[in-house]
Amino acid sequence: MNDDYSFKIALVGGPAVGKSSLISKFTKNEFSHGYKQTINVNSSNKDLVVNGKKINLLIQELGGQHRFKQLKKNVFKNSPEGLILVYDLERPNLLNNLEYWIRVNKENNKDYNKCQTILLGNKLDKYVEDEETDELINKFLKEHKEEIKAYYKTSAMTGENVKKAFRNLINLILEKK
Ligand SMILES: Nc1nc2c(ncn2[C@@H]2O[C@H](COP(=O)(O)OP(=O)(O)OP(=O)(O)O)[C@@H](O)[C@H]2O)c(=O)[nH]1
Ligand SMILES: [Mg+2]
Repeated sequence: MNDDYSFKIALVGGPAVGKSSLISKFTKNEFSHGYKQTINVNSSNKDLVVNGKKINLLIQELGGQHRFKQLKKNVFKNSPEGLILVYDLERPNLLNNLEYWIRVNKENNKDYNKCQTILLGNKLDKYVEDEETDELINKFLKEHKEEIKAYYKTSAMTGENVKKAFRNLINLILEKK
């Protein structure tokens, strides 16, 4: 496929929030209940058409464990055009961990001004609406309204909002081109 655009997207978030699962649902329409921790950085590719434009995506997942921080930072030196922040709706305390990556992107991505960031609250299929959690999310979104362009509740299991979130991120990137 002769691509019109090549974009790099980084996915970050705490351990087991569902980063690998979201990528596998989006790129292969597959989901597994098994958990295999991602070590360091794992890359996948996906070709798709958005708004009549052929897009080649390089999706880089940064493993959620605390090791290899320096190596993971290097992903931002390659100036990704998109950043997906992921947390688990059942563990909203993992939102805090995302501030670190917003900062790392700001400090290391020389095209930071063009980089589009979205937030995903994952495992929607298991989530029971809860006022305290919603308050925490709204507070986080308010604090980062400059950086975060869109927010979706997703389920890598059912696929709810997964394609929509990725495609909207690509649209945001295309608008900035
Ligand atoms: N019910 C449900 N389970 C999910 C969902 N997404 C992921 N899981 C499960 O959560 C566990 C962790 O998922 P992963 O995708 O490996 O998480 P990760 O964020 O890549 O984890 P690390 O690579 O360790 O950072 C697995 O057992 C998945 O099956 C979801 O939307 N719904
Ligand atoms: Mg993973």
